[in-house]
Amino acid sequence: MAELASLGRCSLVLLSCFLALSSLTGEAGALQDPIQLGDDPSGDADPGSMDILIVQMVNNGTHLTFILECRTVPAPSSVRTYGIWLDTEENSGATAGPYIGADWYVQGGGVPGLYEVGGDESTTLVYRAPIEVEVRAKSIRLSVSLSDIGYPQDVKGTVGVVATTHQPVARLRDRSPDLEHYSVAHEVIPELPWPTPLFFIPAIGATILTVYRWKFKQARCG
Ligand SMILES: [Ca+2]
Ligand SMILES: [Ca+2]
Repeated sequence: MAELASLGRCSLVLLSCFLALSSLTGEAGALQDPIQLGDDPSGDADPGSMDILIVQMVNNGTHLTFILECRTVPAPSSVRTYGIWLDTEENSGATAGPYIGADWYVQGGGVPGLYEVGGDESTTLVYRAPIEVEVRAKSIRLSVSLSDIGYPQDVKGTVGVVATTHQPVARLRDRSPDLEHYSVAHEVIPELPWPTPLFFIPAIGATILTVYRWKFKQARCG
């Protein structure tokens, strides 16, 4: 009877661990899906490779990837750039340019990289870190490390995002959105870094095994 009770309790522990694990892996999986930040009119910029239609964001727990879908295949070059402006701090950043208040500029094309934005009378860009740039079909993907933008300690509750294209570098072709900015809640950038579940899963497995062994030993002694 005591053995049956122990097995029952053990099953309960196993079920709880399974449910906890399911919710954990479900959450981690969802982070891989792009979030659509917004869209932008088709035909408000030329050539088509500079015309932004949709802006999306993916977070894998270590990097933020911004996806700019264009009217035709993007072609980053020394004179053609694709950028994301991020407003992560209050009362700082750009004083002019496409997004006043932006603290970071992520640029594909030109000299690709993460730039810190600042300045008093004119906006200045200072290169801070490399980024990854990839063209897939009619989209260009710009990936920046979370730690390079100071997440989470230096990032405010809601992050503002603006996407732009430039050709030549000083001439703005498209801005998405046309006015204002997209807003991303701080929670979208996870508190739980992606590699953490990889440590969690063996830890939960070890706990299940330990509980089972302990119950089994107790049942034999009883
Ligand atoms: Ca557009
Ligand atoms: Ca636009």
